Amino acid sequence: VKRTPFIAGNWKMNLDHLQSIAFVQKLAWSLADAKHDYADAEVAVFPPFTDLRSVQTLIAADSLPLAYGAQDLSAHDSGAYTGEVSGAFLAALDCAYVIIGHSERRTYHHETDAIVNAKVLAAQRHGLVPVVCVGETAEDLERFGASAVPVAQLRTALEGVDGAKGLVVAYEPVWAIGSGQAATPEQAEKVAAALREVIAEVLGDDVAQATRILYGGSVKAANIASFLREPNVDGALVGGASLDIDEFSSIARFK
Ligand code: G2H
Repeated sequence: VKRTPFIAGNWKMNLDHLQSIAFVQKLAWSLADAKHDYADAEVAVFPPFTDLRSVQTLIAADSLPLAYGAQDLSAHDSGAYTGEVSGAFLAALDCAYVIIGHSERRTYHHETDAIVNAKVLAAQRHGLVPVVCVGETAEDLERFGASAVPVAQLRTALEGVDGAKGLVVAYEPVWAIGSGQAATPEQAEKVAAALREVIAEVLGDDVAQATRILYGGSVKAANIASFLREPNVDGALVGGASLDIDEFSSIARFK
């Protein structure tokens, strides 16, 4: 099975409105200038909720070949949930993807594996492809080794999931996030292979082979190619380095 590499820019709460819009336009130009073949890597950006409408409008108006999604969604479809944004609203903004269970949400917003699972199901109910984030802390790594925690997180996240609707998995070791200290490609491969086995167990081998597994944590232009050379790593979820056009554009053209 050919899995199209996926390069995803998680902007977190960084770019303001004007910066977000300018970024999308300039990124598309940069990749067009470089004759980027989107069959070599799908490129997606994940702006804050408040910029999704503008990103949608710009991408549609100029037929830009970029994908986009949200950084989170509500586990609920509608109702009295002040401050929440439902999958239905994201689908109405033509989001293709939604990041779920990023470690910052697990840490600062106390998202449990059960909440992550509920959000994955919510995404699928609304036709959004979840980008399910898993990863171990430095302490987990010390105590349980690299794979145990992400494997357990993914197993719970996948309960009740419809494999036919598609998903993306992102392995982000917490100790590598924003630290400048990326995992080694060998470490990423080892966990990605274990995660693919979980997908095979839960959703079957065809889904496992079709599912893209990303590495995330201090990815930059200088190290992206080494991750993509690993057989089970199919792309990257990029934070800090996704905020610079040249850097992110180079990451997308990792070949
Ligand atoms: C991990 C990653 C993007 P960074 O959170 O999701 O961020 O590349 O800054 O480590």
